[in-house]
Amino acid sequence: MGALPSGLLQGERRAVARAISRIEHGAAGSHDLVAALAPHLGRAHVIGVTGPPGAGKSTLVNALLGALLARGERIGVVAVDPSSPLSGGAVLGDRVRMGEHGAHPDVFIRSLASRGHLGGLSPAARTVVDVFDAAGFGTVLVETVGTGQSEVEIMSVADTRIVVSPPGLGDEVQALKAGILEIADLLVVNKADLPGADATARHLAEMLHLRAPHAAGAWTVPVLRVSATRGEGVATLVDRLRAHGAAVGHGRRLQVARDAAAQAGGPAALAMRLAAADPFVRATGISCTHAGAGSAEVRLTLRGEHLNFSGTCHGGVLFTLADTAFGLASNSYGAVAAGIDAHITYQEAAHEGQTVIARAHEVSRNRRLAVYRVDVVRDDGRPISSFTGTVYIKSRQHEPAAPT
Ligand SMILES: Nc1nc2c(ncn2[C@@H]2O[C@H](COP(=O)(O)OP(=O)(O)OP(=O)(O)O)[C@@H](O)[C@H]2O)c(=O)[nH]1
Ligand SMILES: [Mg+2]
Repeated sequence: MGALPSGLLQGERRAVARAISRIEHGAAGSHDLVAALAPHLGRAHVIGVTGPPGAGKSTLVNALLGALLARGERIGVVAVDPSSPLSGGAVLGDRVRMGEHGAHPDVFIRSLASRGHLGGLSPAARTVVDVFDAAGFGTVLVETVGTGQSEVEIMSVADTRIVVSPPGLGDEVQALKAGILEIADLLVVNKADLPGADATARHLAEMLHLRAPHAAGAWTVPVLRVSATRGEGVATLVDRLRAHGAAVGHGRRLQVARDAAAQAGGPAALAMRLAAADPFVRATGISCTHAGAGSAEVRLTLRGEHLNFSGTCHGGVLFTLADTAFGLASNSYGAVAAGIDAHITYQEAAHEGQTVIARAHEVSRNRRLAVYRVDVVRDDGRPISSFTGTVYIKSRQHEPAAPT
């Protein structure tokens, strides 16, 4: 079997089911699956539905399924069940609540246990979203109970986030105040057939108004009254969901992941990898303690083998230390940089047992040449050496990191 079950990209249900169960069981090959999905992502509109327990999230999802099916869509649903330690506990409950459309051939519902982190998004949930996306489902709905953890996670997975609140100004609205409001792209006051919905909607609108303007600026968060059981307000909700999806684009979770990868693979990581890959650095006992674009810090605790015949730190060791910081700082941009000149001065001696620290920073840089200064100090802060060096910047790039 290939990394992708055959028929998955064509949206065949059996292939979708097989892919999801591989993820759930963490089966061998699920890593390959995740990688194989990657080129097929970013089309689905991923909609997160969160809010306090009993707000009517599942009922609303069911109502949305009806409206979206009527528009000819195929929809995937991920329901994260906070209560059950085992996937399967309240699955039946969700199936029943969403059951009206759950059996439709264009709907695929999967409940997942939240695996311990209370109310949060199951780690598998994100990958199940990917499976639906690759399988060509136009919309993916993700239901989670609103707790601190899931808010943050749903924010990174969904393109559009609905926060559902029942009528009433009690604990639920207090919970909304406690931060969940911040992540809403749309606020839904559900159970609008019950008394108090208008007052709750007004209250929420006031809270939105008081809150600092959204950084994104362009989108104004609407407060919508819906009766999920009666289907009232659902068509308007779908229109606003689509408007938001069109405004922000699809695939936010992929951008979030790319940003994280860029962080992880940034200049610091590159310099750390270069240091770790340098046998001479390792043999000398030098450790790299900081690296950034154009800067680096390395240290060495002096042992007997680092001393000269006078019993103080060998000049060659200090040069090596300074030169290592110089090399890491100058190579940290990604392009290979070769030293073409270096000059060192010695001010004070360093002794066995002391830690010697070399800090490199960039003095100047153009397209081809860069100059660095390295200050070498003892752990008591005394300057013992200073170093300047020039590199020639090649057009060749360092090899990207192999994924670990
Ligand atoms: N009157 C009224 N009741 C509703 C409405 N929507 C949901 N309910 C009821 O509210 C209760 C909870 O609904 P669910 O959809 O299970 O709520 P939920 O937010 O998914 O709940 P959890 O998943 O347990 O957090 C059920 O008894 C629903 O029938 C509505 O629009 N009007
Ligand atoms: Mg529910």
